[in-house]
Amino acid sequence: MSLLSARPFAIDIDPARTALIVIDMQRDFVEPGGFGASLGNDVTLLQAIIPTVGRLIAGFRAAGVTVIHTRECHVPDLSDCPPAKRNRGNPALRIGDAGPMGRILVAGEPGADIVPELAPIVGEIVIDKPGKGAFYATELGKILADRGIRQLVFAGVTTEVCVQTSMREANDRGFECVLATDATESYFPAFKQATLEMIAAQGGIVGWLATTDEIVSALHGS
Ligand code: C5J
Repeated sequence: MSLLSARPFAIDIDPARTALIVIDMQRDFVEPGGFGASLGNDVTLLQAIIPTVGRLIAGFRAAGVTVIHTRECHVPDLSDCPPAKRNRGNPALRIGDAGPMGRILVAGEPGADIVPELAPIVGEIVIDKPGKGAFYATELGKILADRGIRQLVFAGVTTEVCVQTSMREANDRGFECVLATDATESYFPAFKQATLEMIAAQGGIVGWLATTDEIVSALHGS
């Protein structure tokens, strides 16, 4: 056990029962021509956290702690993409349409890949998820239970959509959740700020907040 300096209060972390969940650091959200850009967003905001997410992943790998990556994507026939999701909003390209990085948010297409700087290494788990939450319609819950994991550190994009949804799903399932505040980002800075505040409010009603340096230090017992 080591004490993580976090907000709203410090928490004991047991590296043997902890995993890092890196949410959706995919080209479709972070690079021009993908899903995020098709919705009119400025993707440079998200690109900026790649080095910090890389440092967090490196810290987990060096400590021998489980790293799990997720990708929001759909099977090629879109049978796992409800029309209510595909038809939402007025994007330049809808899920499944052909774009510069292949079909938008479709498994196996270049845009659905994790950015090369953060690519999973052999042995790391990659969860393809059709929803915003990482537990919905995936094996994540079973994988964590099989490994005896009870504490989760979250990073990735976007803070108020897939990261927050996944963290809330995990919180309801009894996991202690920490969000790496500088390793997550939103297209909307005010939404990121509001999400951080609502997670830690009311005594950490959804979980804890800590920086990448604080988390990596705790993992390494310093
Ligand atoms: C969104 C995500 N924003 N990964 N997905 O649609 O947050």
